[in-house]
Amino acid sequence: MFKGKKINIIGLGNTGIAAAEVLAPANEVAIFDRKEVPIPPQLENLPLKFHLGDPLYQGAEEADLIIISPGVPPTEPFVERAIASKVPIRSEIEIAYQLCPAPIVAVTGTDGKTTTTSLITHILNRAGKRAIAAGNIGNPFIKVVPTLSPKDIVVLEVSSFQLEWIEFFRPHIGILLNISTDHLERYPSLKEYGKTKMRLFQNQNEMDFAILNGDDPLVCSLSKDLPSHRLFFSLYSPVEEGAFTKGEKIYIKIKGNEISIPLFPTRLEGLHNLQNILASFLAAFLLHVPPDEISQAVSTFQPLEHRMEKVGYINGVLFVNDSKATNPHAASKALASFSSPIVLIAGGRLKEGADYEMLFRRYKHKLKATVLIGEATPLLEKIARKAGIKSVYKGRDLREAVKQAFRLSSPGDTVLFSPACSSFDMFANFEERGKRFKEIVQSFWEGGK
Ligand code: UMA
Repeated sequence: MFKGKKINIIGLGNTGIAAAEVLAPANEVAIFDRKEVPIPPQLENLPLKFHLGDPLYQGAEEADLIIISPGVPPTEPFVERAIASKVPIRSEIEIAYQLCPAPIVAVTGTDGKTTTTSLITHILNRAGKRAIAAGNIGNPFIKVVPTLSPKDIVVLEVSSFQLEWIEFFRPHIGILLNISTDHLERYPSLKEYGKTKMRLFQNQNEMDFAILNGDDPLVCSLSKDLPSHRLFFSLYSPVEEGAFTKGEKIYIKIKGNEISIPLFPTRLEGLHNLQNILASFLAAFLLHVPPDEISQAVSTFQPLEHRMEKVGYINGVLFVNDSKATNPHAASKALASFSSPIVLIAGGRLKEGADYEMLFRRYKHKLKATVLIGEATPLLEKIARKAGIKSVYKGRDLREAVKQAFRLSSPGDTVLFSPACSSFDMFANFEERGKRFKEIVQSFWEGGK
């Protein structure tokens, strides 16, 4: 399918490296990157051309196909040049889809994608199926394609960026967890961002399934005319078809059949996680995993690093690492999940268009104090004070902020590191930020208060 073609890959990150490894042996591949990034060792012996350190990507449109990395915005001038020259631009998930022999369960949404992708993979694997988690989770789809057979199942975390340049990409089961304000640096409005997410379903047919959040008004309004079989999940009211909770039970209703399952213990805390569980339950059920096996698998699932991860107690104070919360919506879910007085550590690089006022207004009754870090500090301080939070402090770096938060807390309190901002002003990514937080907490544990 991809043989003897002139392929230009834009971006030499995880996506570009993986695409080059798979496509270089049979095609004429060149890689473009605006930065002078080092060539990774796994590409050194492949027949590749590199155009690095050129922010104009000159010559990028001279190809049979352009594969664009998710982080490269569609406003780059080479995109216009390629469209004018009728050179197709595709995302890596589209190319991987065309090469993939296995069925796909694709998960998108603003929050909860990684947890849900991991949970579904865990349930399927425990049920004896061979499921592989890939995609935005950090494991490029195209990288796993050569290892797949038709008997496997790919559980794919998909971002809106990856959906921008699909053509035929068609998951058998598509899941949309929620849509809230994020990535407004890239999209003109929340609706446009939501519409990009809906592309997940555009190539499905009536044999495929769309699993949708029935409690999310934007998801409901955007999903009225889908070509696939729609199933909803809800925490608050029974759905026509799908999954919902009532009392101490989960109900599954599909094609006129209804079953109920008693709620089971899980380490996935918070209502948002119950939504992730309902969506995962439906996906596994559609793939013929018996309900009692699904419940058992959910009970054994370990929450992921950096997502409401309980780091430990020091002098009766609980420390929680929620570094993955890179927008106020995700942070508000963490704040909703803890009931004790909370000392919140937030800040970093602001997310354009995000509603920080809502965050402080809605949870001020739970906030004993807020400690701010990073570029966002001056603006967040203003917003927090306006919302009526009196105890607002600043940390010059993360260590100082954690120290401050520890000093402000008493036994029974929670120190919650849920930044509501991206990490890029101080760290390489949210993982590095979360690891640093844990190291600092660990050092306090070793040294006492
Ligand atoms: N680059 C350019 N021009 C640009 C932007 C970037 O040349 O305009 C270059 C950079 O210099 C760098 C490379 O492109 O060398 C990086 O490419 P990338 O930003 O697309 O990142 P990848 O390493 O390929 O990782 C991408 C996803 N990154 C983004 O969407 C920004 C990863 O998701 C994903 O795990 C990976 O593909 C595998 O599928 C990360 C993410 O933050 C975790 N995702 C966003 C989110 O979850 O909110 C969408």
